[in-house]
Amino acid sequence: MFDSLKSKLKGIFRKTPKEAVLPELQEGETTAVQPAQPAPSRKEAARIAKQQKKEAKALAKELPVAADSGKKIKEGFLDDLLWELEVALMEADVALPVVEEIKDGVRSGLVGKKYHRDHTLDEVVEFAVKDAVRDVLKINEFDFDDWFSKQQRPVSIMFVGINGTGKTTAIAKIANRLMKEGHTVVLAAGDTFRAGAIEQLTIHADRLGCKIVKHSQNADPAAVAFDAIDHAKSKHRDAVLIDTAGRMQTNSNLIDEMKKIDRVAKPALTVFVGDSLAGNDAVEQAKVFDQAVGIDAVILTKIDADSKGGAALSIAHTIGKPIAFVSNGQGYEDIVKFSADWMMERLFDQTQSL
Ligand SMILES: Nc1nc2c(ncn2[C@@H]2O[C@H](COP(=O)(O)OP(=O)(O)OP(=O)(O)O)[C@@H](O)[C@H]2O)c(=O)[nH]1
Ligand SMILES: [Mg+2]
Repeated sequence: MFDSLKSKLKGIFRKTPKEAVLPELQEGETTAVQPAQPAPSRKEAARIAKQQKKEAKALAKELPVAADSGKKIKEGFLDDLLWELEVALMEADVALPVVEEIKDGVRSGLVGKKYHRDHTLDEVVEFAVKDAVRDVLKINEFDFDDWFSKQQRPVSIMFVGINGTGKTTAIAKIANRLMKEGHTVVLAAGDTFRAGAIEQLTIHADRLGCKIVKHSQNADPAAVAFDAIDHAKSKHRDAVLIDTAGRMQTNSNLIDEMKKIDRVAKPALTVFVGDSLAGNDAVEQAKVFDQAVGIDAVILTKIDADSKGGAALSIAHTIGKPIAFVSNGQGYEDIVKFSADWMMERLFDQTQSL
């Protein structure tokens, strides 16, 4: 997962040349002649040196960049570093505005800053890149369980996206997750368009042991969603998960149909399901679906097969909606709550953090 981007970023950290650093200056260093001080005894000098080293190490841990004294990074080196970073991020399919934001973050983390002499330049660059990436991931947090616990019953959730991204599989995984927590679930077979879609959801409902509300193929999906919510209300069920047909963002008839389901069902949450392998395309699709029905959160699928990580890094920041879950396989348990920490751990070996 994300192996290609991960190794490219690592390559950047490990390349910093020695000449990238300006000569070291000590804090308060001056050419003025200082009044003579009585020399400390050898024992006292050793004690002071040890104490200073200890303090410097503690400070360096907290503040590797922007220490008051230390080495400074040359501007020319920064240009090279930012160029390499840009190439790595573009190759990983990171959206352009996010590439710029990460570069800006790294630049402001390093330009004109001194860093403590206890750190190598590699470490300082790594620190600045991690900081900038963490900043763009901050918006991505969405605590689904907390949100769900606060909603009026039944909680209806609609899943939208283009063909084959993993909507139906994600519905089965969320149903499984909710049922394990003791909630009751109704599935709404709102994909009345694709042959076999109703049967596919029925198999999941049978395996999971939950209710499914379905009409015949080509029926009005808005009516299916309405009936499922009605059923859940009368039986006091907790959640209604509404499947929808996959549709290209360019197909206006199907986009209008989705708007109708949205108007009738008034879902508490509309989830865009995007295929991480689509990279920047997934980001562009999310924008169109958001304009049509208003996305509240994202599920990013197939990240088990995604070596680039571009969509995971940029989708939430670009559309301003959080990633609720990532799907990392075909089993019911293969779904993970997304967080900035989770992504950071997969992009950077956190064991190597400063
Ligand atoms: N490797 C992997 N495969 C997945 C994941 N999620 C879904 N799939 C597979 O992707 C394929 C499509 O999944 P579906 O859930 O049918 O996708 P959909 O969006 O409902 O598709 P349509 O109904 O045709 O629009 C299936 O073969 C799934 O098993 C995932 O996280 N990882
Ligand atoms: Mg489907």
